[in-house]
Amino acid sequence: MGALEDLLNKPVAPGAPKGVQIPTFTKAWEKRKETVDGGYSLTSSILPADADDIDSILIEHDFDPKVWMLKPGTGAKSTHWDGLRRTKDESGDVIVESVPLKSVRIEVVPRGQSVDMDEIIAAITAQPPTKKRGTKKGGAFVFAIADWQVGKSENPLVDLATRINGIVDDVVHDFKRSGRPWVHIAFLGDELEGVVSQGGKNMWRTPITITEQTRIVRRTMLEIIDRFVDAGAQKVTVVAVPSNHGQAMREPVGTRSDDDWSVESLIAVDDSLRMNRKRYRHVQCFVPGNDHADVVVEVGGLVIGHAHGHLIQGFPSGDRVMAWIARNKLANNPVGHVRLLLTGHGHHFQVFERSGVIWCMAPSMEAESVWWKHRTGDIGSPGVVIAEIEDGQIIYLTKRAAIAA
Ligand SMILES: [Mn+2]
Repeated sequence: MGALEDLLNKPVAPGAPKGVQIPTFTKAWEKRKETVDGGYSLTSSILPADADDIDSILIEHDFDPKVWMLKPGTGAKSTHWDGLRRTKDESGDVIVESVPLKSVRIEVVPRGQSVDMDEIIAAITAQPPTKKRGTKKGGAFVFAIADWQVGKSENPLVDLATRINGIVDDVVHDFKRSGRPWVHIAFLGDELEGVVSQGGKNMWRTPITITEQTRIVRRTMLEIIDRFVDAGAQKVTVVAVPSNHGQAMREPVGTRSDDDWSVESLIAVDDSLRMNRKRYRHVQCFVPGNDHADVVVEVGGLVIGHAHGHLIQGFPSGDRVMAWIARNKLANNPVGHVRLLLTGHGHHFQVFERSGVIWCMAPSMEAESVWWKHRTGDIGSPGVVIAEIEDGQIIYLTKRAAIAA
């Protein structure tokens, strides 16, 4: 290697092209040099990397061909010449004799993982595993619903109630078909329009009062639970989380994170369920602890986090939500340990997965927000999220669209 090449040399990663490739493939001996007196000659040849005798060259030089191979793009450079050697004959006179000499130059690299194609094809065409996922008894059915915005004028209440009624009926059928004993119901926030959003400016578009909004939410929650109890659910878990519209008080003071009308509605529902233990003994409701904003529950062996999504900085997106989960994990907060995070707030169905942790945002149940439409052009696409869990894993997770109403 010349001096300039030495100065330009660099530690190129294995596998990257490095300089000029040696041309491969010629079986003919190429005569490089031949002296006139016949006492010295040099011939060289470059063998192709896939030549039959490459393995024997590797073996000859102690490289196991199963482990080593010629560096791709190179060949084995073989050089033959007749060397002159000084020796003595029988009488002790010094003579010069011609001796055939040979050298082989090869560059070897470790062989990549070798694959047995027959084995792979056999695995694809073999009888499928006998254990069928999605057919086992047990596990849980998940139903997540968000952003009803009860009370907002552009969201007519009878239309909304009809839409909720219809989708809950569809989902109860899905639940029955699933054969799962356990239904998990997630109320993901903004069930009502409230009186604090936009500094209270949304009240002009909110013709009914906060207690009327709460009454509708509370009774709708109870109706949904009742439908699943009637459908024969052996276990029912229900979650409600605080949200920006549900927040009980923001002015003149912002109160605790859990001080929220939707959370209070589920607490009231839970109180009523306790009055009829015979019918509801298998129903459990969960809300956040004091000054907590999320709920983490294990459902069918899967740790599920629930949050409305408004507390995640910026608008919820896959990367932001994953960063939020990761930072909660650094702090060892329960929501940092979830395998599924359910949120609402974004009014559109989204699923995002990183390293097997899934964030799913439920679509809204309201059909449209005029404020949001004017900002973005987006209108709603009402629906809910349904999923099935078996052996602690999500078998499927999807949006179920609401029938237009
Ligand atoms: Mn919201």
